[in-house]
Amino acid sequence: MWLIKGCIIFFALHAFAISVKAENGHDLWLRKQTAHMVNVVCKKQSPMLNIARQELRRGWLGRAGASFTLTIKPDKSIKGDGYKLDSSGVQAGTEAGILYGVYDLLRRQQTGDLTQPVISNPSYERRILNHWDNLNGTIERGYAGRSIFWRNENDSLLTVTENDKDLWLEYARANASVGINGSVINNVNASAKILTAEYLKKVKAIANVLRQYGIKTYLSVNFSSPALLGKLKNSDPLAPEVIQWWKDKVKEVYQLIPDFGGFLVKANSEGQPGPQDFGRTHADGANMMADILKPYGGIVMWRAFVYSSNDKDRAKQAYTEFTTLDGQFRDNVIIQVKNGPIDFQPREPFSPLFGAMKKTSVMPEFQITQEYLGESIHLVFLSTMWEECLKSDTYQQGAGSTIGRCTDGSIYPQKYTAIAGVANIGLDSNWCGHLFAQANWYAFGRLAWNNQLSSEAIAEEWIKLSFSAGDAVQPTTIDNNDWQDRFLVPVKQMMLQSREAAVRYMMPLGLHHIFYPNHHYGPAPWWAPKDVRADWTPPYYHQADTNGIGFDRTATGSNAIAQYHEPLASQFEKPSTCPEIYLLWFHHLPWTYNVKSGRTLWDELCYDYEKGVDEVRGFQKTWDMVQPYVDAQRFSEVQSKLRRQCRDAQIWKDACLLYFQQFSQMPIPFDIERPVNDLDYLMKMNPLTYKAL
Ligand code: GCW
Repeated sequence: MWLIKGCIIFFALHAFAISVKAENGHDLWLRKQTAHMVNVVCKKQSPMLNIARQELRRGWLGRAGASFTLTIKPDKSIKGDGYKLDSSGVQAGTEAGILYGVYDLLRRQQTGDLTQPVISNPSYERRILNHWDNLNGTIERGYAGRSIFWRNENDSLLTVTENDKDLWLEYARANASVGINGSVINNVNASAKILTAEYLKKVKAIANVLRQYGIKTYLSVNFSSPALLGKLKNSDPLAPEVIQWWKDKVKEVYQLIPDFGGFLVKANSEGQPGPQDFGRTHADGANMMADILKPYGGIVMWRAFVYSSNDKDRAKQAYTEFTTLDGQFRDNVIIQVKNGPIDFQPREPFSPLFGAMKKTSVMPEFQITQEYLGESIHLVFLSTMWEECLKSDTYQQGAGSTIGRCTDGSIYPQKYTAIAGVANIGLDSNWCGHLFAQANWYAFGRLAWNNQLSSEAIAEEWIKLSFSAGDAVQPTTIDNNDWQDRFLVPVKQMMLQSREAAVRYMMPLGLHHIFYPNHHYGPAPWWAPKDVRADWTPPYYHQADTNGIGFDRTATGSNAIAQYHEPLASQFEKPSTCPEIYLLWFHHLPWTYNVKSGRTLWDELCYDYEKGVDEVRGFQKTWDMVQPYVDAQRFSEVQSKLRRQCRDAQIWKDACLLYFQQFSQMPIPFDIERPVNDLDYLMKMNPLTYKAL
């Protein structure tokens, strides 16, 4: 009888234990802790210092009853919002610095990286999320639900509720915890409406919340706003009435938001208006705004993402257009450059604009949202991609002129330094759609703070903050070493491998932009309707024919290679010295060309696709094996996304191999798995919905 009763209690408790362990991911890397008592010593009072104090009380895992001191005092070794930290206190020159130091301390306590005294200074002064959120609540390239800032007309458009404010506050806290200090809260394809009085009222409400965590608000603006809103006859940046219109508007903005950060502008790009519509240059347009923002301390982030259909090589255009303007921009203009010369592809060589603009401030733009990397379906840890970019050597001022150093003020004396990430955040309960996509938001913040960090260190931190031995289904049966060996190590390995795996099953060896149109999720290397401009179709990029495959960017081709500094240009120019990860980016090569493994190009392509698919199958196994260590909800969500990722990696492989085989006319090596889908079927279905066209 006792035994039966005992069993019932055991099972009841066990069932309860499992059900309370369901977690929806909303707490991100800031999960609740059972904190110890701490005595926070701080002479000053302020709302931000109170937040720092509250965070310490909420998360202190140090010795119970210990004292921890917050000191605001300048120090030569502390730059900007940096800080000095040891186990007894944090010192900073600014209140935000104190807050960042506190988050660092709590992170170290939780991850077991205990405090040697550290001095930590941010690599970039401005660490900014770019939200591509439309004013109707949809998000361009957003895969985690609707906007956290904007709603549609049927949904009480511009009202601000307590729930909104609570959510923005949680968002701001998450950002501050990784050092992000700016948000552009609307799409770069900007509606002029954002600058109307009614929208600005809402912008002010958002800014009031974000400010509490040290986050500045910025806006994307439409270059034609003077004509569209002000009813002027045009928006020529040199016309006095246009300048006056912007002056009045900027004044209105700063009256509402005194610490407003500035404007982000996508001009003369993909149909957006810009100064060239009036025969003016990008510098004319950017400087007009910069002069007006300057007295208020505002900046202009002007995007270099420009290309037109009449050029022979899209990859060359931003460089051609912007290097000629070097030296003409005001010091509060920063040119925002995507990591690659084309567009956030799974792999691109770095944009040659980095380091080449020597008299102009330049900031990197990364895409956190996975437009080209499997949306919120594929598990792809992007930190390795950004690390690859930041550590790429441009050689512009000799060896060691990495992109990190060319943009963070180490090499060029930029008045402002900044970095942007296109956000992957929406109303989904876990914010990012995929649990592991949270790691990309986290990694962006960490790299923006310290562009030298390794992806391995970032992944390890994120895992330790987002999961713990206590999550295990039977936590008493595992100790921390078990957890490290059987959970942390394999999950970290999976994350670190995931981007390379995606490159392999999507577009290995330097292939790029062979995506299905519009949604950019699955493959469509064949897609080229006659009425669509060539540079929007995959064959423009892969150039496959019976002779071979790849885009010839050598001296006898488009000569895009000449935009790179030596020794890179010479290295890229010859197929034998070109890194194979960029081979087909720079070269059109015969199918029978011998790559370094000794295989033909065709065989290598086949093995790469195969390997990519195999790696995702491996991720499935890894995840299933760690099931005992994860709560049920997060486990099954990731498990089912991995299944879909596997199916779709197979589709990538089958589509690309069967399509390119029509040109190579060579067999798929017999020791790899055969395709399981017919090309004809793949060409007639939408890879996102699986529906027939
Ligand atoms: O990658 C492309 C996207 C567009 C985006 C554009 C840009 C905001 O497909 O959706 O528009 O880049 O960066 O401006």
